This record gives sequence, C-alpha cells and structure tokens, in this order.
Amino acid sequence: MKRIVVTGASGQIGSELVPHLRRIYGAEAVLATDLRPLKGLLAEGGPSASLDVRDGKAFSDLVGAFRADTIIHLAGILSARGEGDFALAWDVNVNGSITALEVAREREAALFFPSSIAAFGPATPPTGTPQDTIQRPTTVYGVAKVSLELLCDYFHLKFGVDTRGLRFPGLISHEAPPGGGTTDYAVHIYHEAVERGRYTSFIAAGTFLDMMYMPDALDAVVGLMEADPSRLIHRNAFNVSAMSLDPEGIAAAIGTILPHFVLDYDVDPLRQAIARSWPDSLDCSAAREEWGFAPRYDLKTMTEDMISRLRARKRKALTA
Ligand code: NAD
Ligand code: AKB
Repeated sequence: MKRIVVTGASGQIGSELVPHLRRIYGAEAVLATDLRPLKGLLAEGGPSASLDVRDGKAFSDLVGAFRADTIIHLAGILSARGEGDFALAWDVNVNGSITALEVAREREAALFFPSSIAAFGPATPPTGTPQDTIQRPTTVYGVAKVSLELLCDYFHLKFGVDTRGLRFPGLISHEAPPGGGTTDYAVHIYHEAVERGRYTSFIAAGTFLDMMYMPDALDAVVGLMEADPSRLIHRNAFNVSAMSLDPEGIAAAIGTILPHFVLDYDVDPLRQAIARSWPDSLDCSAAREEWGFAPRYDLKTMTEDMISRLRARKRKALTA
C-alpha cells in the first residue's frame, strides 16, 4: 500500500485507521472520504474529499486522480441500523460495495473489504467457529456481508483484482462512537463507566460475542494488506478476534479499576436476537498461519488502556 483511498473514513474504524495509515505511509498518501463532512484530524491531517460510494463515476474519478493503488472500503450501514432500513442497508452495503469492486478493477487497485461476525448465523457452530463453515445469517447486514465475501473472491478469480478482507468481531475503541451496531454496548459501557459510574446494557447477561481492541484491528488491516499474496489461501473474510466477552465479564474487568461501577440491564429484543444469532468465539488459525495475525490486547490490558484514555479525555474536557 502506497497511495490509499479510504471510504467511510468518518466512522468508528476510519477515525483511527486514517491517522494510523498516515503515520505509516505519509500524510499525503492517504485520502480520507465519507458521505458525512470530514472533521478534525481526518480533514486537517491530510487530503480528504466528500464521496457517496454509490456514485460510481465520482468514486472512479477520485481514485484515478489520486493515483491510488489501494482502496480501504469502510463505508457501510451497521447491523441494528440496517434492520430498521432494509433498502438503505442493501443499497450502501451491497450496491456501494459492488461499486468499490468495479472501481478497484477499473483502476487496478487492491481492495480491502471488512466483513463481520454478522456473516454467520444461528446454524453456524457458535464456539471455535471454523474459517470455512455454514453461514446463513438472519440480518440484511449479514446477508450483504456474505454476498460481498463471495463477490470479493469472484473479482479476484475472474478479474485478478487483489481483494483482501477480514471478518471483524465487535471492535472496542475510545476515539469515535460506534455507528449503530449490536456490539456497540461494549464501547458504551466504558464511556458510561468513566462518565457516570454505571451502565444499562441492551445485551443480556451471559451473551458472549467475539471482540477486539481497535489497535489490533488497525494492525490486522495493515498486516493483511502487506502480506505476501503467495501465502494467502483464503485471501478474503479471514476470521479475526482477540477475546470472547459477555457484559458481566467486561463489568468485572472495569470493576477492578472502578470498584463502584454498577451494571444493570434493559435488554433490547432486536439487538439481543441479532447477538444470539452470531458466534461466541471464532477460530482464527487461518489468519495466524497465512499472514501472522497476532492480537496484543486481552480484556485486562484493553480495559486499562480504555479507562486511562477516557479519564485523560474527561480531565482535559473539565479543564478546557
Ligand atoms: P461506522 O458506522 O462507524 O462508519 C461507517 C461510515 O460510512 C460512516 O462514517 C458513514 O457516514 C459512512 N457512510 C455511510 N453511507 C455511506 C455512503 N453511501 N457513502 C460513503 N460513506 C458512507 O462503521 P465502522 O464501525 O467504522 O465500520 C466500517 C466497516 O467495518 C463497515 O463495513 C462495518 O460493517 C465493518 N465492521 C465494523 C465492525 C465494528 O465493530 N466497528 C465490526 C465488523 C465489521
Ligand atoms: C455490529 O454490531 O453491527 C458491528 C459488527 C460486529 O459487524 N459491530
């Protein structure tokens, strides 16, 4: 990766991936784009542009003018939001992503596509979920992810496009808020713990889901995109995860630092049903073997880092 266009750059992942890529490849080598206005570091730290990924001509023109060799395609509508608006979720997640594939093909760029644990469904083995297994998701978000996993394989086989991708678990981070997903509770719980000392979870006690801390997700994107292609047997949709967590497990880890933290529940049936249809713990051996996936953070180290960063931000806001 030398010259990179990032779509959906204002979101939870893009807000941290764009500065990370700019540190590695140089500020001028990373063009941040989004439908929403780009703010702060995204706009000031390097080139940026407005882009609706469903506009094929604008997308292709931007990639061509920037002389990009890589597209990191993050634009999307997340699981819970998607269940509320089928047409929008399909249009952005399927049509917008096919547009990204077509632009990559036309401009001879590599394409990173972020799939998700949402690509699995209730018939999937929930623990030790294999890399290659039954999928059959029950959300429009998941159906779109499976479709794109297959289309990314197809564009590689048929047209030689250098497509690569990960199946992300729920990502926990402190920089930008999550965008309407089911795993969002695992981000909100830290913010609320530091702000208010308590959190009401919309996901029920005992519901385990795969999770990963954002720095490991950023390293995984770069690690996969820089991997020797001759070692990639799967290429797209690699299972990646660092921990399997339920709300009480996170609360217990927070409680070691904030002993008065209180967790209670007001379960949202929609997001709980989605969570129950997803696996508990992925088998990530293909990612480890084919390109050296090695997450650094566990629940303890992630919790220490999240709380210390959120506390520092709170102190700064109070003194500003
Ligand atoms: P997010 O919702 O925080 O950000 C998505 C961004 O896409 C937003 O900034 C939004 O403005 C933009 N967008 C929406 N429609 C657009 C359009 N038509 N054209 C251009 N931009 C548009 O999402 P995120 O968490 O940053 O996720 C990025 C990608 O990673 C998504 O494909 C998501 O499915 C995938 N993913 C995320 C997670 C996670 O936990 N964050 C987990 C698995 C997969
Ligand atoms: C969501 O909950 O929708 C995302 C995801 C796991 O894909 N965080």
